[in-house]
Amino acid sequence: MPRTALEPRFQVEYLSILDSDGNVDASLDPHLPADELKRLYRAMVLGRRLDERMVRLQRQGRIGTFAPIKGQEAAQLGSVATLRPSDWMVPSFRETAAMLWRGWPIEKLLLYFAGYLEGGQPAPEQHDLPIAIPVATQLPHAVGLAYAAQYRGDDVVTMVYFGDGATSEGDFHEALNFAGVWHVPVVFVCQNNQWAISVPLKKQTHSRTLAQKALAYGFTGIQVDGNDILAVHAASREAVERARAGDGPTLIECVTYRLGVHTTADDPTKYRTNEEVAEWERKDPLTRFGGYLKKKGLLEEGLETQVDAEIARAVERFEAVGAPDPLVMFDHAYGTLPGHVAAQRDAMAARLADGGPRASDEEHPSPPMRGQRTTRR
Ligand SMILES: Cc1ncc(C[n+]2csc(CCOP(=O)(O)OP(=O)(O)O)c2C)c(N)n1
Ligand SMILES: [Mg+2]
Repeated sequence: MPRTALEPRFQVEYLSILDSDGNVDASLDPHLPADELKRLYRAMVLGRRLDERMVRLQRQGRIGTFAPIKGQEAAQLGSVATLRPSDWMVPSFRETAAMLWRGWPIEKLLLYFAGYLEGGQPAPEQHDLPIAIPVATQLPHAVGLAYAAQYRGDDVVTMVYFGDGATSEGDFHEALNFAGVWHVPVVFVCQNNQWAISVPLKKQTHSRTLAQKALAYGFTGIQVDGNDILAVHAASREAVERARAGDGPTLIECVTYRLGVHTTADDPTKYRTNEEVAEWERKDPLTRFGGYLKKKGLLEEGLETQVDAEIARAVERFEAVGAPDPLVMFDHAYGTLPGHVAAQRDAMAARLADGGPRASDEEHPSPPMRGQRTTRR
């Protein structure tokens, strides 16, 4: 018997609309209204300036470990902007710009990264899940939300974020398989920033693209220039409409780059070259979108100053919040504390009641936390 092609129709498209100088492919221009273009650019600038500020706050010991987004603003904002407030947004741990767009106050994000419980809680009416640190675990949750919406007949789409590294996790494959089988209204947004900490993409997969992984699960995958906000927006709008119309999931691979450190605990000079970073700096999403707006006469003067003032006010509000109660860390991991953990909690409570670190701790001093009284200079 002859061999026959069972499925000759598979293809993965690549979409790019803006070049690195902000010139647009007129045939693909999504023609977003001027107001929306300006709002998106402002959100990009806010995302970038806050990101830089948060790295400095961490260096000054004013917040804890933080995962910067520098370089990924277009991938996040182009996609999240296509959602309605009633849709669900499910972040990983590097979605500051998307979260700001969804209405998370800046000071709440600062509280989260300073270790306050309150910083991780979405507002009651908000259709966002909290930040997920364990890689890819948010993907099955997102598919569950979409499945629930489908089951209840709610007119709601779920958009979930994750990185290139997450595609190696079992959770990713289980989530995509479930989404494909049940045809649920979900949009998978993979920010392929080329690195999973120090592991490069080529050690993550032997596939030509990450987008093509959708084909195995029976739905559409598309690769977009993730530093081109118009391309991300166009692909996301199409995917959200498809989901809303009951036509199933989409995987969007945004090809982008993490220009900064993985987290403030990382030193990327140990595993990647300055030339590689410089090459991606030339594709900076802000420069490209800014160039496009300038040609349209939509670039606002003084935007950075405005945005910096907004950030400064939020930092002030954040720093006016009193020190967190360290005992809170025992509150939510267990329904009932196991005996040995309860003993640790009691020991800590006694120690705090005693006025803080004992003399015996002085041999191995830990750095003071914000708000903790200390006589050490
Ligand atoms: C289950 C799990 N394993 C390992 C880690 C440690 N870790 C944190 S981020 C990360 C890499 C994630 O890479 P990617 O998915 O590409 O996202 P990116 O950090 O590039 O945004 C790893 C291994 C973790 N948080 N969770
Ligand atoms: Mg990555």
